[in-house]
Amino acid sequence: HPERRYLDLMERVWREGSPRRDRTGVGTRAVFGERLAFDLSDGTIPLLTTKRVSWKTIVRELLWFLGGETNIRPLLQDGVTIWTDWPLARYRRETGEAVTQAAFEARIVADEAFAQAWGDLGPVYGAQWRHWPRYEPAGEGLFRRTPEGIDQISRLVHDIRTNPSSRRLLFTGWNVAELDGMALPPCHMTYQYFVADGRLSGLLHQRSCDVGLGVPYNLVTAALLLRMLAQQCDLEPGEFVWFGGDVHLYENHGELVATQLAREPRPWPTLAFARRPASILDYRFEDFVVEGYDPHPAIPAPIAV
Ligand code: UFP
Repeated sequence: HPERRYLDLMERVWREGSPRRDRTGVGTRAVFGERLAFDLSDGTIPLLTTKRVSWKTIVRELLWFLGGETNIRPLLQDGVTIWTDWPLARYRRETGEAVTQAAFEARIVADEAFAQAWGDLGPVYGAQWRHWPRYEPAGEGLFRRTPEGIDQISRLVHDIRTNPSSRRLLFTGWNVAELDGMALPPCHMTYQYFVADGRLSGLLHQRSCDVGLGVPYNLVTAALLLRMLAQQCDLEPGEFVWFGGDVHLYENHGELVATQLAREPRPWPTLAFARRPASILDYRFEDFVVEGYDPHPAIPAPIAV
């Protein structure tokens, strides 16, 4: 079963990973430079079955990225709370207020001005994917940011369609000049594509990989995007390759690891699209039809912020 590749990686990181003190203070065990590959040509997606992974949340987050959004408000309006930790931590730090997560989220949804002040994550994925900043000369050696940035996603679709043998079919969120303003610099950082024999293959370079909580999401995001691109470019899905840089497990994920490794993977679900949207930017939640997903129960684990 292809899920074994993920489980084997998890087991190896837990057993053999080097102990590292990390930015969050929690501590990790880490290995470096890992590869996983999954065949998507049979319609399956790498949605783990050894614990429930909320693919609906992943679809909503991906649509939020593709919409160029960087404020958590539209996510919260859709009931998605995966990005709340960072703005919440900042709010608590800067105001000293001991607000609960629920109260903070309710206020972001109810109060647009509050959301603008406290709900934005800085120029994270959505900003870079759709509106990578571009500058034009403004005289006297000065430069001015143009109203429109570069839409890397639309360009990518255009390039795959018109120049499929290109070796430049990629986009990235790693905008060096803007990293400091981001709540979290991109983890799923650079995506590259490859067309051969009528199939679209994709590669994700993920610089930092929380095997317990992050990776199960990141695999699905990349696979969904590959499938959307294939549909838009009239190609069949090929292989999805995942490259992990710093591949780690947090020291407080021991129970998650033990529980998950004791479970047997079940058949992977398939993804179909209910229609063919007019462009890569026109997908709606209802377009994603996931069938045959029968996972083991979810495994709660603490997230390191
Ligand atoms: N992380 C992921 N995937 C994500 C995401 C975060 O694995 O999509 F947003 C994890 C990796 C790491 C932490 O444990 O979050 C980011 O911390 P750092 O920026 O120090 O690598």
